[in-house]
Amino acid sequence: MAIIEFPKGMKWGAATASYQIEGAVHEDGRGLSIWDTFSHTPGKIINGDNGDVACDSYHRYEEDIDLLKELGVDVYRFSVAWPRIFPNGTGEVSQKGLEYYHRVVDKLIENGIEPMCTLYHWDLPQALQDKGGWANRETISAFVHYAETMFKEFNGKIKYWITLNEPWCISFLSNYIGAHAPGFQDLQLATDISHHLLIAHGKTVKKFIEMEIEGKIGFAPNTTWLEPYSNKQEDIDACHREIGHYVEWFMDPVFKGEYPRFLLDWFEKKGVTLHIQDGDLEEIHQPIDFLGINFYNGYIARYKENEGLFDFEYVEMGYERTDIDWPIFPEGFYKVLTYIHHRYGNVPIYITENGACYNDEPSNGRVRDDKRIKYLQQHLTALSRAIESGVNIKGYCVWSLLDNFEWAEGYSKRFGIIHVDYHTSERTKKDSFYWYKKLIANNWFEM
Ligand code: JSK
Repeated sequence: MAIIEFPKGMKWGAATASYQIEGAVHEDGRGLSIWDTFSHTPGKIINGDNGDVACDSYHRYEEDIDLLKELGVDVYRFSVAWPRIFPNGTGEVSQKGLEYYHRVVDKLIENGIEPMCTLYHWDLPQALQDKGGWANRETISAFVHYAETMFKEFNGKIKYWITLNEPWCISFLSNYIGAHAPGFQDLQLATDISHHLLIAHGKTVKKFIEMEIEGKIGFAPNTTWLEPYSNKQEDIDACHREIGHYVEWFMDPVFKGEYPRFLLDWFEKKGVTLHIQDGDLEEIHQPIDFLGINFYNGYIARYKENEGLFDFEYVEMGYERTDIDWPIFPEGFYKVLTYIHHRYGNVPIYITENGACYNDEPSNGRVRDDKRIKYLQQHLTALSRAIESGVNIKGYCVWSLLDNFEWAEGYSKRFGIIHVDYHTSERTKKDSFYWYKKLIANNWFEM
């Protein structure tokens, strides 16, 4: 057996997101989001699920925070529903919306838990989507105004701010692949949106600095890893293109003030030209205090001409898969973290999401989720290796505290360390909750 130990001062947490847990979609003046529209569009979500009730955390947040306290976390990563603050995206602010998040944040602070606030976790006000959404540059200023309002309101209470969660999902998954809201399938649109998202991020960071807000700000790209099937350059290049449109495409503009040339060229070949205006890259290239990294899965892949967007195919290696059919590839976690460290240096990194989907159900009041515990052990060992290799890891948030609405998968996929009965909203702590609680208390675990 091996003891895997973490640095003193490592921050441990759990993560959720507004549309996935809150419910109460028509309460206290909340406006509609694109996910209300998308989830109520027939055929978009497995089983026709939607976030109308979800985990009912809008009403049960005190119970959730009590569970966080029992877990012993240092930090809770949650997101604010923009349509609760600005029901129409801009214009009149909702005091009831602000008051709800004050109740959440105050209870966290009372319990010694650091609030880590994601400003945008995909629930764009529908009113803004009706005017083009992220394809419309006006949405950038609407986002900055929303962020400024939150900074003013919560300065001194919230000290960890994340501008965007998973800009790859917001742009490519939602506007090229089309699996998430609003569900377009247009590569030019997706790349334009990715650019506008980065400008919104940069302008928000600039506003945070200008306002001298207390605390730290960053963003949370999602990542993946593709290990080349062979050492043939075509395999290496194909894997780099796929990894690159999660990593370099979003991180190079922020850390280097430029887009990766190899991807600009590749998109040009696909008939896509990025519409960069004078000053855009300067706006994006703002100093951030930390980088959030989300990681779930990785693959072995090889070059395949004219296959998909980047001319590669996954190679089935018989790896174990979770209940969302994602391969378990902890080596990829180590590889992508050391890759990011090599490329961007010693930027402080918080793992803002990592976790596994297993659909274990309660039996006699207990949820035995051994496979989730094994996934966490494997990935936390990979994280420990990355730390040993010099990666500046400051914290880890498990995805997720609760089973919740997993987007297009609806409630069919459970990522929580706490089980949620969607008929009663009853919470049941899984074995992984107790395993994680012990890890947090010890700052080590036995592999
Ligand atoms: C988990 C990625 C934020 C938090 C969690 C979903 C995801 C995903 C989900 C890709 C994807 C679907 C579907 C179709 C076809 C080709 C959430 N993270 N989470 N992270 N990533 N795919 N090409 N890559 O719920 O809210 O693709 O893909």
